[in-house]
Amino acid sequence: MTEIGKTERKLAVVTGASSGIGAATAVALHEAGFDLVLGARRLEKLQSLGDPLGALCLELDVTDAASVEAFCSNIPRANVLVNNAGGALGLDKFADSKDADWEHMYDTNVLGLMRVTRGLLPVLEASGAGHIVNIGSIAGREAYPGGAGYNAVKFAVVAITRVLRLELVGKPIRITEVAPGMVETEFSLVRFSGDAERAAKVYAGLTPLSAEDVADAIQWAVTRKPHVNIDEIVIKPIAQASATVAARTI
Ligand code: NDP
Ligand code: 8X3
Repeated sequence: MTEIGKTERKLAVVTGASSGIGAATAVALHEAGFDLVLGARRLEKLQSLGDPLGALCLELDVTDAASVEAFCSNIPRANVLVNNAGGALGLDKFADSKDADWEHMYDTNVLGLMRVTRGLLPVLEASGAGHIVNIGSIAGREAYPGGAGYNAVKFAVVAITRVLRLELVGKPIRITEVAPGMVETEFSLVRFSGDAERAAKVYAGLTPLSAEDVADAIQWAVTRKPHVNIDEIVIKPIAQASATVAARTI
């Protein structure tokens, strides 16, 4: 197992690093010179990405308090925490809302973020130069039909980020929300329960953001001078004007 003892290098923790934005962020932060601790449920997938980066790869289920506690207990130092683990389940009209989908989205995107952040706040502060990056979404800025459950959790991420900004002022911990629009990852496949055809339609006829595009923004935010706090970054493909308005060639 990779050791993450004391070195001069800064250390970044990325949750949900086994695919998509989290995986690309791991690569981008490695390139920026960070040591890495990566977490996700699919350990093999995580290790295939993280081992070549020299990352410490740990199984993590952010919906499970004991898993988060074990994860955090393996992290004696950290400068950056990227709260990326999350996603959507379903695109049901409100009248058809499923309790289990909403509960899972809240547990992952909101409670998971809270658990990991709370667990790592002491080491982030002790680093003297901490930074928390919460991955929100344009779904946290504008409602859309079928989005209520996911909108609710990403609006919550905005609120939590703003509360942290207020509570952490004066401490050496920066706080940033990165809110992407359409990014082609496993996101839609998960949202539509593995329906690849339905997932592909989300990105049809336009060039969506790549996970690397978002990772680039995260890398930029965490490599500013220490006195500079990037509060929010909203990033969309040029072909997407809002959650519901996009220019497609088909
Ligand atoms: P992916 O589905 O590709 O990645 C999601 C990641 O989260 C995976 O690594 C997954 O790993 C991990 N994850 C999911 N549930 C848990 C859990 N309970 N515990 C730990 N890790 C978990 O999607 P994206 O990369 O697109 O999503 C990353 C973030 O970006 C999410 O918060 C999403 O809401 C947000 N986002 C995505 C957008 C998009 O269009 N793609 C746009 C805006 C925001 P594993 O299954 O191995 O646990
Ligand atoms: C993902 C973007 O618009 O599908 O967070 O909700 S959207």
